[in-house]
Amino acid sequence: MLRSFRITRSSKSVIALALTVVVMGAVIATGAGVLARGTPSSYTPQTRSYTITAVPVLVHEMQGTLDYLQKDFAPGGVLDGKEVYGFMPSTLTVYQGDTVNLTLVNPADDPHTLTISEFGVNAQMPGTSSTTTSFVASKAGIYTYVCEEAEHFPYMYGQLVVLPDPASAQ
Ligand SMILES: [Cu+2]
Repeated sequence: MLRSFRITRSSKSVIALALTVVVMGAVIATGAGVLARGTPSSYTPQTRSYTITAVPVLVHEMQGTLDYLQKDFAPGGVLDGKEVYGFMPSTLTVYQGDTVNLTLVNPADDPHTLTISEFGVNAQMPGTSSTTTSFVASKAGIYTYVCEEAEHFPYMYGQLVVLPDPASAQ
């Protein structure tokens, strides 16, 4: 006849105590390992430099080569009172904390701005000029940089992607 092994109340307590000791030992060992390695090293912010050029996409001067633009720019046309310019490049990607140095080139006569309101940037780009501006990308997120000239809004814009400090993801 097979007799089942019975676990008594006192043997349950012994097993529970043994398990507790093993688990606590593992926790202590893990903690010691973390202390030995130290806290995760943080990201060292970089200085990143870019040149952004204002480029004409659909502007008055092109009406001679693209005949449909005459209708578009005419009163009531789809580009009435507007001109389409772009920033080149139109996307910048940096890490949080980076210093961003921008050289802003405007080869044409029309003035522009490069404005990133979240970082207090409102750089003027006079006609036929090369200017510089700098800021610290202090917070992560996706931001828009725009030209605030009414004639160029909403066409002239770009995107600044600020990635979070990689150390904060560990
Ligand atoms: Cu503009």
